[in-house]
Amino acid sequence: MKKDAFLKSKVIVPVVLFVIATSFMLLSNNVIPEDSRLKLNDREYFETRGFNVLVFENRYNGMFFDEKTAGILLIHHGVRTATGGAVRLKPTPEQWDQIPFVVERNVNKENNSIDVLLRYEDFDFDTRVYVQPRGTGILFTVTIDKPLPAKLEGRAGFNLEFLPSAYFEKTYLMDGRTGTFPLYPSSSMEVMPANTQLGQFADHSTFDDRGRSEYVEPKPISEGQTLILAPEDPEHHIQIQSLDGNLMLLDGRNVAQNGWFVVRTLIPANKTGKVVEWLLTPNTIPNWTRTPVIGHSQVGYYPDQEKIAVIELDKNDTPLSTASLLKLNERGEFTEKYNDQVKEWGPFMRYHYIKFDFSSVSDRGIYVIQYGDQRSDPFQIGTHIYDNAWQPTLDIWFPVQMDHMFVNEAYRVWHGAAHLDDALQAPVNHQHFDGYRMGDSTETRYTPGERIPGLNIGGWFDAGDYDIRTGSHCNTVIHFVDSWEHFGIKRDETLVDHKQRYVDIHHPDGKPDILQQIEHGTLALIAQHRAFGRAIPGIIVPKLHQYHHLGDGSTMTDNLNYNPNLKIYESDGYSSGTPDDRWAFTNKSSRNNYTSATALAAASRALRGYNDALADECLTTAKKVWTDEHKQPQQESRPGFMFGGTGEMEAALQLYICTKNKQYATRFEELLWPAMEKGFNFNMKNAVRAVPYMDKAYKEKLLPFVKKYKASNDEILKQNPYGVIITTGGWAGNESVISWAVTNYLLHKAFPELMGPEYTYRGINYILGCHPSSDISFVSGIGTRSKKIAYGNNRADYTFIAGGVAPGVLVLKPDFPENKEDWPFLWGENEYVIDICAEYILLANAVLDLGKE
Ligand SMILES: [Ca+2]
Ligand SMILES: [Ca+2]
Ligand SMILES: [Ca+2]
Repeated sequence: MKKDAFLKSKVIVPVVLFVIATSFMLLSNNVIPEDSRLKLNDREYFETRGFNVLVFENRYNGMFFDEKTAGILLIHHGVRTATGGAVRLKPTPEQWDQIPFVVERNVNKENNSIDVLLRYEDFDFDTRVYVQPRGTGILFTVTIDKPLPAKLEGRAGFNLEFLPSAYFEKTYLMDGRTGTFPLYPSSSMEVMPANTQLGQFADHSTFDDRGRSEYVEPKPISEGQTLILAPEDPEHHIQIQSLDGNLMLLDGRNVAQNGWFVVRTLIPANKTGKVVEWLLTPNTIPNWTRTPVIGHSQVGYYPDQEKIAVIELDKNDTPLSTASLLKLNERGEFTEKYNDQVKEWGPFMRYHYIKFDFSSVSDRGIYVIQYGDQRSDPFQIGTHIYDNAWQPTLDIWFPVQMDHMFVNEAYRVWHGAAHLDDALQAPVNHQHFDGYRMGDSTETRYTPGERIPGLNIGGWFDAGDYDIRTGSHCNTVIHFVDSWEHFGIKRDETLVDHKQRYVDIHHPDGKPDILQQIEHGTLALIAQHRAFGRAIPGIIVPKLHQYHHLGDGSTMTDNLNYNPNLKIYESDGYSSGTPDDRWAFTNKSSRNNYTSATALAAASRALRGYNDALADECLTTAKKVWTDEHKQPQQESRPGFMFGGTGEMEAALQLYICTKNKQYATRFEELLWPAMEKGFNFNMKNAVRAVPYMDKAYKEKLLPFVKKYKASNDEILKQNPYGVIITTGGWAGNESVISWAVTNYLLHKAFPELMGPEYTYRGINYILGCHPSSDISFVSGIGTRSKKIAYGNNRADYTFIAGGVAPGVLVLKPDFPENKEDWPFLWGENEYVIDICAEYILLANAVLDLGKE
């Protein structure tokens, strides 16, 4: 990796290159310039400038089924506009509809093609999809060896899904007939008898038929042989010709708000061999080059802070030699304050990166970065820039997530008091669609379906799906306690009245909001110990047709306790015959119990003097968990799900901080040091949190690990231009960036001579705009430009909840970083989650503290 360090120091030789694009546009259709033909590249996708076709590089995973990130994907002028290309069994498949399993994928370099064998095990049904460039387009051919199973006649077809937001306010032509893409779904629907429904995930149903034994499907908006999408828009213009069979255009949003526009051809009955063939021809803009992205903090920079913009370039772009910093004056004029050579960083994923360092500028003011024709959003340099960087998360986002409460904000009601009918004992031997699982015993004194008292208090909607997930509640409480203990946040802008189950945003009530949030989370955790004598994995709705709920959380269930003596959909006004009450998943897990004890012990300190009775109960409970867990062998209901130990280490530390009882400190060190030997990166957050409470010898023992940790942090700067950990899993990585940056801050406080503040700044800059794909701030409402369309529980309205922190940049295989700003429904990119948001409050306060140094 020495090469990167060399490149970083190398100044780019000035190059001026103007591409005259217009001459290419005059080329006749009959002459295909070699450049516009798709070729299979080394990364195993088809590529030409402005258009890529990825074939099952990204696959459906079993966990969340169809995440709209798998199958055949089109990246058209830098935007992923189509996904899900495959043989599917529904006109507009939803998340939990059946997905094909990839039996084999062949990349055939010799003839520039890829083919995949897809299988539906339930129907013993195989299809082969063959993909090969043809002219300036690409040919999709579907073949089958055996005739279609009778059950799939009229059901199986080749589908390709187009991103609605990419085609809003655009037109289409079907065999010359004109249309515009609907902004809002309003297709004609077909009512189908329930017995024709092909099973969804584990025989759950996304459709609530209210006892009618039916379901609905959209009818085609248009049918024909040749579909032209967005002929008026050179960036989105695509032609699809069906060489065999009809094309249908459908709108998946009629059955699921996260549906896409689907183009589909049915596989004919009683036929084998070639059954579907499409020629898809995109328009590509000659010599198209993606607009540079000037990655920078949308909040801005402290005067004396390192200030480096990371500029993301198309790999075909020729880097300019310089960039400049312009200052905005009161008359609205920009004047150049600084100009310097940009520095080469090099390739990362599919782009090329250069850096612009303007650290030497320290004058307070409003600035923009100018790179060629591109100008960044305005940002500030000043000592006050972080003063308001976390308040919306505590003032707005967390109150909106509060379960079992009515949440009001001025004239607006966010939601009524939700889930008052919590909760029933979950049945045994049950695999829930959100990952919860019950084994063959409840491991409680309750029988399946029995009401468990006291669970309808406290807690937050964990994420966009409203469940009470214990692990994330514990983390959230711990982050809040950290913020309270480190920074003493006394801000009071929210009224919380548990007796009335009423929350009023922008309404101070004389009590610190962070303590009220700690109390609210703790109430949900302690309710589990009261009911079960230990922590449980969580509480969630039983039915899939409830789970995809969009809107007011208080309408997710009927809020009436289930009464088996009433008929379904019947109510006596006090109880109801509709089995919609949430289920408590109750299997034992030592890790879960220890994590709960960790949070309760921490909470007991914060709640002391605010709610002493609850503080006492929390500490007593945490100690009881410790005793109970040491009486029995470790229990793990989900082996392999959690890594990094049982949670005992964290519980030991928190109990030691509370009690100063040496037995906990001894056990903490017994567990910590071997764990540090195995993985100091993962365990550093625990190690550094203990420093203020342990002796000098502890700190000395930690020092060599801190040195190694710092070296590994420096190594990250060679792995990507942002110098933070960029994960490549199915969920984007802002949580690990925030957690890493907080650890860096704590290390800086403990070892200031070794760890500078720059590692913490790097983390927050990434979250606030200096990251791949775009320069948007991932915290809604924070920074000049931030996430305005996210996966909150109001996502159906294409909007945001202020202070929410999105997961961030998802890396689609092999090299495509993505965070969609016009489409809220990709949870791996845009779903706000409680523990990330709480840790963001901690990070922003840490950065505020750095500013005081
Ligand atoms: Ca969940
Ligand atoms: Ca308050
Ligand atoms: Ca109910």
